[in-house]
Amino acid sequence: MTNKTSKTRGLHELYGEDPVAADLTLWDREVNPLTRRGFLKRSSLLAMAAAVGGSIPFAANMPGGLIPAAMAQSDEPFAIPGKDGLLVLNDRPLNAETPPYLLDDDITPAKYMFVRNNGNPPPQDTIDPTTWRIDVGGESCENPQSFTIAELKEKFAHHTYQLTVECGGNGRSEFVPAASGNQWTTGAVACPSFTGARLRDVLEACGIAGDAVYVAYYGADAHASGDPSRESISRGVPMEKALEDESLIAWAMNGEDIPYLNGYPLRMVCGGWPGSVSGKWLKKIVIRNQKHDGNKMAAPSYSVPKQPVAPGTEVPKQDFETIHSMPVKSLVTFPRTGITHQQNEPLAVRGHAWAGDLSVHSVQVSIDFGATWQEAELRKAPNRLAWQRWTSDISFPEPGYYEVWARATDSEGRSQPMVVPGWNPKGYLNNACHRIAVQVA
Ligand SMILES: Nc1nc2c(c(=O)[nH]1)N[C@H]1C(S)=C(S)[C@@H](COP(=O)(O)O)O[C@H]1N2
Ligand SMILES: [Mo]
Repeated sequence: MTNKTSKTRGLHELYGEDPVAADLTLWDREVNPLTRRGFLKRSSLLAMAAAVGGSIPFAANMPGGLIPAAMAQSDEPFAIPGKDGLLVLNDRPLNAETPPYLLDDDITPAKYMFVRNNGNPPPQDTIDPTTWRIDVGGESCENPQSFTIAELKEKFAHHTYQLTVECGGNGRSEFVPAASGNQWTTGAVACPSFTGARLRDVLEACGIAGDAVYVAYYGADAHASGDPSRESISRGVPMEKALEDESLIAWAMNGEDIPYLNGYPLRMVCGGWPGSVSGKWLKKIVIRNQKHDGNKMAAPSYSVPKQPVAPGTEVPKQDFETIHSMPVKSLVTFPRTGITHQQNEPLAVRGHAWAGDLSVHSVQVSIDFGATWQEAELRKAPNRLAWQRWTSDISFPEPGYYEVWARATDSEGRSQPMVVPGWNPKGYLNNACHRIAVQVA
């Protein structure tokens, strides 16, 4: 029940006061068994054409009852200090996502980086970067030490990488039956540039014992309940991931202080994995001789069933596995959904694609609901674990309503699915294709 209420609120935010969209959405949510993205009956094609404001040249290709992307645009303004244009999904704790068209920059500006808080961040006025310390310890740490930020900067080489941080629950809003948690649509992802010390260099300076298997973080935020004996979240990564060149203890983002809501003054960043492994307001790092057992490490948190399950299945804890690399995915970041374009000129469409620990091999776009695809231009990543820019010039055969769909394929040949992939109890890893609406005049 609670979940339903919050979903209704989320949808209201998404669809605003538009009565047509609101009705369709309600119908979709209450009646349709497939997805919240929506499968309408084909009989509503006329109504749909009316609602999108024009004919639909490739209507014959539309999957039975797809709700046009034109109806899924969001214009809700909201102000979080330093976070222009983000959409708030929850304000206690604060969770806010970025509309796709604000993720167009190659390097995500601080103001457009999403916010995912599990608990209560340390009050801003209690954070003093000159006295802030991190402790490095744990049962597999041979020489536990503590560092101020100045000491980290002085003792260790500085490295800068652009790193993709995506919440494991990004896309959760489309699972049916609904999964509880923040109803992220597409905007819990960012790829800023981080500067800091290599996690590896710091760990090695503190001595990694032979039995070490996991590295985990503790942050300065408090559990949402206010109970001081519980941490808000404390996760980590297996040794191999921690020791990668790109795993950082970062003190800067895009050459400036890390924004307060994104973990100022210090955070761990392990790109390509669920954002939850990248600890904010970093206070402590532990080298563990077992898989870490901090809050939100155990199933079902950040875990998916080992074998595919039917939607709605109850999955016993022992049948889950912890999510490691995120799957291949892409976004259309320009133009913004709903624009009108003149038919006599090609439309330059662009976006980003990323693939967790892997690289992106190719990106394709479709304007006929997936019947045919054209290869997009794809740039190399500036470094491993950064997203890759893609661009494509698209010509439209006649005026009308179109959708541009984008689909990326990773370096091991896996592509994004057209529809929402494997349902799982907590709604993780939805990497279905992103689409935007374009009116061609
Ligand atoms: N200390 C701490 N670290 C945290 C979190 C948190 O709530 N507290 N949230 C995690 C989750 S679930 C995600 S997706 C990322 C989000 O990073 P961002 O808020 O900077 O976008 O931070 C991770 N690190
Ligand atoms: Mo997350």
